[in-house]
Amino acid sequence: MATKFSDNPNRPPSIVHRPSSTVHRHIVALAGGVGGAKLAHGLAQVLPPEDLTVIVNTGDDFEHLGLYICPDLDTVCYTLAGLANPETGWGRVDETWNAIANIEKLGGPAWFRLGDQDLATHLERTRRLKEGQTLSQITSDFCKAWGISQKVLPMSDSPVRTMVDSDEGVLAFREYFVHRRREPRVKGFRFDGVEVAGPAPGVREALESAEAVVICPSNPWVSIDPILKVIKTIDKPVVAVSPIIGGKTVKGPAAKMYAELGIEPSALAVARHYRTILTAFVLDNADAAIESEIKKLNIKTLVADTLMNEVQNRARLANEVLRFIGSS
Ligand code: FO1
Repeated sequence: MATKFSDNPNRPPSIVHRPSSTVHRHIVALAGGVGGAKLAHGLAQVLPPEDLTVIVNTGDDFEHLGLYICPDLDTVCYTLAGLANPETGWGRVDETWNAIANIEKLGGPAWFRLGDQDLATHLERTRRLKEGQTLSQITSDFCKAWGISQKVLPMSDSPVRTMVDSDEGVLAFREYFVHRRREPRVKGFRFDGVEVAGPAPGVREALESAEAVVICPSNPWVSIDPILKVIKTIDKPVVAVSPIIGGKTVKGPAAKMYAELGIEPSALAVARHYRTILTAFVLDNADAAIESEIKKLNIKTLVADTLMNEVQNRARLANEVLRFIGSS
């Protein structure tokens, strides 16, 4: 008998709609990978499903083993569905690795660890894309199958490719980050295709009906910038949650990359990066000492516990962010 994903036992605890102090019309969340997915999941727990749209970076998408892989989209969807591997934050929980082990045995590329269940996602997505379906249609169908009732939209249906300009030439982001383990020296990024890639269906509408836009704690330079470049303008209040806590990225060994780009890894650098669009900024308790510097940028601030290692912390932070929006 077919398993209904919505009945899956790994789904995180109860989806409770805890009303915050203000009534929210609609919240749009911009998300990249693991950190972004966690706050999106928190928002999904505290908002009615129709009041949340998550717009996801597709700049890291790439073709591998003949398959179309969307790492950030999958990370967000698996997290919202309660299907994500809790240890890594990406890939599937209770995963098996038979296919990749056999590919390796045959001498094939095994540097990107695709689990058996995860492979089904890529196989079916690739089949549908080849049939002519769009990424947003496919994502919507997959969300239904996984029991996700919030809207999850790829930023665009057109390809945008985050390319790393390095001392070893130009590399696709996942190639640089995972295969080459961030060894090449980074000189800069570019987002191929971003100038002509329009927003996916539903993106503009979601932004128009939004009360506020929440920039989730994902890498601003790699994961959020491509989304901002596709959507071009935001005329709604924007609140960003810092992905950098106490001078370190919560997830992802990006320190070397920041150093090579001359970016100081701090919440202040994140606030400065977003300053032209930001209404308000959420920084961690560990960074309370730099709150006054951020206020000087004419940005409202909230100091909070932004670590979301435990599932229950996601809803707590989401509620704090929503209350902050209501009071800003
Ligand atoms: N990250 C790695 O560091 N190594 C991997 O082998 C790997 C496999 C993988 C497979 C599917 C998938 O959706 C994500 C995967 N990731 C892997 C994570 C990926 O690089 C991103 O960090 C996350 O998807 C967050 O965007």
